[in-house]
Amino acid sequence: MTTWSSGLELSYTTHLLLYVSGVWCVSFCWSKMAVVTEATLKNMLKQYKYRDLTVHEIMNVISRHKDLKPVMDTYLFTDGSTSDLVCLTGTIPVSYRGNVYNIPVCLWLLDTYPHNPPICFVKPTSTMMIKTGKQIDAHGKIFLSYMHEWKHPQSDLYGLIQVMIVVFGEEPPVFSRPTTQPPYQGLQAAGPPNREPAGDSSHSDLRIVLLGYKKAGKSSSGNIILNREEFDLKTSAQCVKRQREVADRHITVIEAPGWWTTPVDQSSELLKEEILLSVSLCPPGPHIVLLVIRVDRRFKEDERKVFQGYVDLLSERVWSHTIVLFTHGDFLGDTSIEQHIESEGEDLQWLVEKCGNRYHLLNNNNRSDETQIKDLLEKIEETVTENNGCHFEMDRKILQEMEERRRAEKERAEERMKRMKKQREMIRSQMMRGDKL
Ligand SMILES: Nc1nc2c(ncn2[C@@H]2O[C@H](COP(=O)(O)OP(=O)(O)OP(=O)(O)O)[C@@H](O)[C@H]2O)c(=O)[nH]1
Ligand SMILES: [Mg+2]
Repeated sequence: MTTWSSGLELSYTTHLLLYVSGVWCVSFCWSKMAVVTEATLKNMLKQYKYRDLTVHEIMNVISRHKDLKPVMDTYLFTDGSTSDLVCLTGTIPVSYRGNVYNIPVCLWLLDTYPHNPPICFVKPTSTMMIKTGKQIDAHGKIFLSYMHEWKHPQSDLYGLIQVMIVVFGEEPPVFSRPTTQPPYQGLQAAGPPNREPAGDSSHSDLRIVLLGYKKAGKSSSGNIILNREEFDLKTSAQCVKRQREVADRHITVIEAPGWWTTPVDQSSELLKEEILLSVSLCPPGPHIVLLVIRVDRRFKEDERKVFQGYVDLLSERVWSHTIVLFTHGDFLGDTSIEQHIESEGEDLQWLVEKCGNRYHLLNNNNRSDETQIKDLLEKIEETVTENNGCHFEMDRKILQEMEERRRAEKERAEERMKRMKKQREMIRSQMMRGDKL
């Protein structure tokens, strides 16, 4: 395939001899300083039936979207035929949850343009994955009703791009690969969105919640993940959040307070609220919930029921984001974790299965064993990939209800404080009056 850029006024050109698909071809590389002019564009689109209209629209678009440029290339139709077409390639700025992302696209204009809609694709870079859906297929091809209902002159290229910006702002067509990747150099911008706001996406962001019994080893596991003593080994009744750059990743770990043997329906509101809160403390939600279990403690029907009760607070959907994290691996001796799961019985097996057979064994006392944490992070990444990069997000209604309950409780507490203060002041003034009499 011969690829060439045209319609550009060049400060210089270089000719490269390339070997592509068994064919030597000449590729013209244009200087980055190149400026597109109407004249060169007209020259380039000689075979276009409505050349002036097409050129006019392209000029209009590239004057407003500086990151898009027209390039001539060979388009391969599904029937195997090819055609040399102009393609507007580059990025469009999409605002998603307060951040602006440059989404790479490629809009092919048929030689019958503007009487037919462009054929549009998102072009994920190596750091991105396509998020397929109603509007995007697995090849990145874009299907929008604006294109389906295309009618010249009501529909045009600029309008189509504006529609894309709006539609992608609601549901981005690409998301970051979960693994650490160098930032995409060509686009110089915030990078692609995850299915969630990615924040500073020059690092891959990983958000983890630790959940489990009290003294299960949650804080110790958090420390080993963050490779530093970030968590105190002190019991906390509230969630603890720690974050750090580890091996080029921005890792956030939230430790939720643990539970003893009390079933969830008999536990305190505070504990339940903190567990709900844990997943909202790393907005927009954790990629992974690690269910921390000690291998040296029994896990039978009672423990399973209690455990399930607390995890279910987060809704059934959370299970696809869970991994069983066994701690106190040093207690296993020569027994493998598989043998342990097998011997512990059906309740532990149920839990492991419920987590999609995702589990990992840690010995938090052996900090020199780096492979155990490397393997854990790999398992986490695999799970994120299985979930198409999606994080877990709590039902907003449940969180809102909880926040309202908390606010009401806080108001009641403040009211009580005020009343007590008033009473104290009354008593004090009565005592002072009594003294004077
Ligand atoms: N031998 C051994 N001890 C561990 C391991 N992991 C944690 N511990 C110890 O277990 C105790 C509890 O660990 P923590 O990490 O504080 O457990 P936790 O779940 O955060 O406890 P709470 O926050 O109080 O519910 C500490 O004394 C740790 O040193 C492990 O893998 N092996
Ligand atoms: Mg702890």
